Amino acid sequence: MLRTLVWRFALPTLLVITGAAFFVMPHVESLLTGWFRADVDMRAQLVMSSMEEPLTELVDRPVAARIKRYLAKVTADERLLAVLVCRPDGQAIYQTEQTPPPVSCAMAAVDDFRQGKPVRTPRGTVYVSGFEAVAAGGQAFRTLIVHDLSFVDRRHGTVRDYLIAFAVLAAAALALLTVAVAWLLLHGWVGALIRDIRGKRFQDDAESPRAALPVLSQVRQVLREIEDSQRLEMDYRENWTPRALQHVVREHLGEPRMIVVSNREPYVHMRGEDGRPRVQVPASGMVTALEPVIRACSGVWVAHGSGTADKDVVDRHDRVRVPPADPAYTLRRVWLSEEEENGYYYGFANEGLWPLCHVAYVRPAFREEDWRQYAAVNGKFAQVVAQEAQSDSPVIFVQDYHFALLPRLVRDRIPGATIALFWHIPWPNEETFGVCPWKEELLRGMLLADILGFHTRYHCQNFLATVDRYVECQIDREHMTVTIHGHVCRVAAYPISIEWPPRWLEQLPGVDACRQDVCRRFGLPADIAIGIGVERWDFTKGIVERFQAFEKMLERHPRWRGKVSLLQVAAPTRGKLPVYQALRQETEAVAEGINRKWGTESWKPIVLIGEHQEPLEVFGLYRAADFCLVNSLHDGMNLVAKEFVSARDDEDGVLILSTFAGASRELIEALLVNPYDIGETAEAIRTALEMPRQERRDRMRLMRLTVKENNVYRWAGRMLMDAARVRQRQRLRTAAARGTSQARGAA
Ligand code: GDG
Repeated sequence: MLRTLVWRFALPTLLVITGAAFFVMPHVESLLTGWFRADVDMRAQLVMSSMEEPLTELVDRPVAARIKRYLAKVTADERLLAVLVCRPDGQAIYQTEQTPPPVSCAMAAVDDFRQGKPVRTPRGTVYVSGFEAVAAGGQAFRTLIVHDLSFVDRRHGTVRDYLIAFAVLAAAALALLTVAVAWLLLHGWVGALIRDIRGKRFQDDAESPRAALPVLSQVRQVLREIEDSQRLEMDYRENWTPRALQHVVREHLGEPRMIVVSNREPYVHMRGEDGRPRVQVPASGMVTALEPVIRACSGVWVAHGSGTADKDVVDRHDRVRVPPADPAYTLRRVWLSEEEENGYYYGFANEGLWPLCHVAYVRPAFREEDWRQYAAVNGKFAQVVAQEAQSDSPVIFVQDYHFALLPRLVRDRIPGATIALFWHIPWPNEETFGVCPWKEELLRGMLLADILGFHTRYHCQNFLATVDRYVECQIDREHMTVTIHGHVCRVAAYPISIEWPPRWLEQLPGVDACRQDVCRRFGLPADIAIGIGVERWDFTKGIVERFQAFEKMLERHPRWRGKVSLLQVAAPTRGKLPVYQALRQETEAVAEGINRKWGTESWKPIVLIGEHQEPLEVFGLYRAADFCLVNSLHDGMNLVAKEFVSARDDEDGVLILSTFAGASRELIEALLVNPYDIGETAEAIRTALEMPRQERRDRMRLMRLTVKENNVYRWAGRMLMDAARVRQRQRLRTAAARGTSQARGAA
């Protein structure tokens, strides 16, 4: 670096100063000459003044010897070379002996003889000054005084030498100083920059001076960009984050207006006993997954306002900013009449489609009035979506089986919208789906989405088989697309997930403290083993089968009696429907029966918590548990399984998982069970209780890696990227078709 600095700084400095000296020199010389001449002029004037009187007398009586003597005295001064006394016509009256040729009295005969002038002589330059005077007898005469000027040449030489020496020394000193200062400064800045690079500090904690050298800010900016893109690349591969998702949305969809539509709202305002609204996060896998996504992307979430105090907190456009503690997006509430809710939600969606799609042996009910309400409510939501879109090309993310008709209804209103529909529950085979009287309308409604997502490939294949059977269209099984009336819909598997890390963990204490807290809350002995189940109280979740399996385990393995309790959170859901009421009664009866049969004064085998719990309480339970039982009879994915894994940063706890839950395709290190096989589930419980610590850790570690990598940001990012690609292809196709038809018209 030093050698570069010398070349870059010292050499130019030297050149500049030498050049400057070269140009300055002639000016200095002419200035000096001017001064010296003025000096000599003044001396000549003085000499003349002192000579004038004697000369006026001597000129009248020109006695050569006297003048000679007098002038010899005058010219004794070494600088005064000669004096010439002349007549005005140029004849010499007297001139001293040392008068150097070509100086002569002829020079006194010219008009401007008074004008002092330098004359080159063989002995060097002399300076001739002319004066006129009148002799005592009235005769005019002229005097030329010749001064030696060779000392001026000598002084010029000396000055030039000094000037050059000074210039060289000054240039060298300046160059050295510049190099030294630049080296010190750059050394400091580069050192700080290197420390920033090593410590990856390019933001506010950067050490390298921001303003000192503008180029440093640019270097930092570039490094920041490189770091960001590397981090994003890494994020995409192994750790999707909210930022990575935001990047995808920006890059692939161009800062769109993002609208999520679902039946369930992410925050419900319920009126408390004191009449004041209280916020509740509903028990819903869809909300668990989507809420972090919209929080990252911002936008609007359109949902049914179902809370008792929902209307109290919205503005005049039925909007409210959420999350309440740290608003990041807008919740637009849609109000439904009781009639609408009964027909669309309880009727068609939950008595028809929900049992239809889940193989849980509950017969679906399809009523014409319910279908009418379902279609009407879909139309109502489409209208609200169009109001909220505020653009020709919004991204609309439709959730679940409540809105199968929405893609078509929205497409009619906003043709340029990018629409993704995610189906959160399983899709049955074509025969099963065929029992729905309005299957064709549902399928046609769905197919106008750009992307149709399911949890597993198996559900996608079932869907394509159903479409193939009931709708006239082209299916490309290679690319998993369906083309209908020129519109292409891509059908693909996007296994849903949860945010990583879950935000609730931040507020929870360590695993031991959670365990103590749970034991205290539910009156359990401190050393008891804890099993946990968390779900909405739904017949697909296999809660009764779980209790039966737990009882079977106690029956088969008496050593565990009194040593393990199963805590079951069953959040009330769809309580208006008879099948859910019956399930509740059955569950309570089974739990009571088991507790009566096996329980003791100090031990309750099953603790049934039939009330909605706050998310923090749910995560506290996950952390306290020795094992978590997820034995759904049929489940699209099941996020409880993934939440349990995410809550166990201590790498402990065993997951028992149904093979009929989508999650079993990813969490293969869980103990997988057939939930209908009570004996197998009972054995899995025992295995979980007796599994060595190292095996628990190994299994949990792998599962945690899976959930971390396949988190909900990856799920949304992949789906939105695919939606953007499908949309771009669609635009290209439309433009090409328009071009062809114009060409035909012209021909
Ligand atoms: C559907 C599909 C799919 C439960 N009780 C409480 C409570 N929960 C939370 C859990 C979890 C969520 O509810 C349940 O998620 P699941 O995925 O298990 O089930 P569904 O609600 O049926 O979800 C399902 C999901 O959509 C996503 O696509 O996985 O297959 O059926 O987050 O923690 N939350 C609170 N209190 C409770 O009492 N706060």
